[in-house]
Amino acid sequence: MTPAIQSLTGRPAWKALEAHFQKVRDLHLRQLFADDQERGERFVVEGAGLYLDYSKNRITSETVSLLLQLADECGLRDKIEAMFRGDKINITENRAVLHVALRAPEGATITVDGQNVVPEVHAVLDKMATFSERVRSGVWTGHTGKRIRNVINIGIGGSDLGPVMAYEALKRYSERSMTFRFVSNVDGTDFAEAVQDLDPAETLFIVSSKTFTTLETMTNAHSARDWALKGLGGDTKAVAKHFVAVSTNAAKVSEFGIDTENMFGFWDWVGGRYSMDSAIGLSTMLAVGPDNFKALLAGFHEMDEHFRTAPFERNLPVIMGLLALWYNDFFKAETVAVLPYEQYLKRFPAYLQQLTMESNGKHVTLDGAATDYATGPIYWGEPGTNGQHSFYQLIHQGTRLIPCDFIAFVKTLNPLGSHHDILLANVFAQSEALAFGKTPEQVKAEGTPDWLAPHRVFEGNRPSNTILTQELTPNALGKLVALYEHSVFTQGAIWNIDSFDQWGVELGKVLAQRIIPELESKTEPELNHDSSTNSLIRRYRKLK
Ligand code: G6Q
Repeated sequence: MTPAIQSLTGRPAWKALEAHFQKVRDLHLRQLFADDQERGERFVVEGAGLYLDYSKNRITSETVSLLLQLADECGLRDKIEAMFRGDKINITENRAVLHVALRAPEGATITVDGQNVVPEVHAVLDKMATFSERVRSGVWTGHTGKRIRNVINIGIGGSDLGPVMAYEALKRYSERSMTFRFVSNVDGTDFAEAVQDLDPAETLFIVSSKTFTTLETMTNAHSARDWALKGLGGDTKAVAKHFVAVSTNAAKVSEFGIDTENMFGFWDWVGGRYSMDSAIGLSTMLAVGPDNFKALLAGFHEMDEHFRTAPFERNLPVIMGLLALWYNDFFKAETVAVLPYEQYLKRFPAYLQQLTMESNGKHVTLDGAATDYATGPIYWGEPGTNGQHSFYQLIHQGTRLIPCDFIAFVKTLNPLGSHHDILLANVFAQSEALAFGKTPEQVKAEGTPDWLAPHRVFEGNRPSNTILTQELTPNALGKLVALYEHSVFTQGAIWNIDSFDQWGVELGKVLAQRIIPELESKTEPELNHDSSTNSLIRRYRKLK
């Protein structure tokens, strides 16, 4: 007889956490810090060169012990091993989940279906490096012999957000004589604006699509081909010099007219949102060069090893994942704000939105049963200090609990007077103000009239993490992304969901296909949607 599957909310640690929550839910961070002078040194963890201060969270030592117990009861250790071993943990797609193999050092062995995939990974990396060097040095020229000065990545979702984020994050390391742009939206404006000032003779398109069937990407790729051929006199031989592909689908790449010699492959065990360190990172490598790309991969790998080997109580992704779950499932917080105090990370929150929400936005467990607890929180954010002048108001004085992740770097890449000290003073001040607030007594002591005092009171007790790192290098970026990847894994493992499928996204890919012919047909189509959709379609057809 197979043992009954233990539901998460029935586990001893979950029940203990529920009881414990009732005891600590109203404890104030002011009190917790007053009771323990060393709290700010005790609730910190350092790993793979990242420093995480999690002392300003609404937790006690017992909370941490119980959360760690929950991780053990849920078999987190075994689940981590299963991922690293190449087990098919993405059960709904029957696939291994091996982004960790993308950054495994040469010589490592990770097998999928009995085959070591690491040599293939390195063969693609070598091919990418050779190509990048040729383009960057000017050896690879366009159809007319002109040097390539512009690179446009065409892709969407996982084939766009990672490359965009990494390009912005590592701009300081990029080849400034070249222009890098990213086209994702099927809205023609995206493509039109990306190319409006470019010379096709100097422009290289990277068509990035795992499946090479995605409507948006294929539509943009065809428009790019038309634009390039028009500008280059219509000779289809030009395609070979101005288009390369990143895909797992060689047949479709060749059907499009790209020589598979100019295709950079990856594998079905790389999920789109986990692919920025595969060939999907070709635009990143072209921008920052192969050595910096290698440093990025080394950073990822260092965090992978930390996640795999560090005891859970000193394991950054595990601690962050457990804290996210604590707020999500016990305090019922619905969102997490990610607030990088680093302008180069301006696209990092958008990148994380896909990583976290596409992975853990699931309503059933691995065995298909509806969860009786909330899963993936909503991630959002903007770089500081800009956010301070807008939505921070709600975090400070609104009625919702919003745990925050502050991200800061000790050194700036652009030293400029006292800018960096001012920036860091702000990030430290914000987490301090959120935690400790301002009491009615303090407000009154400032001479505030009684009627105004309530408006100026800050309750505090708003939790946050602070991640402090030395400098934004390619290596540090790899560590930071891997930290969130594994935090997402930790949460998904405990919620017992498939963090690696995306049926909601797949749905979007088919829905529009039905309506396109109805919009384009010359004769009045017979519409069988609901009355709202039918009217919208009719109105659009009439007015367009
Ligand atoms: C990522 C998702 C999704 C995907 C895009 C693009 O995990 O599956 O965002 O990356 O839909 O898909 P293609 O790379 O196949 O074009």
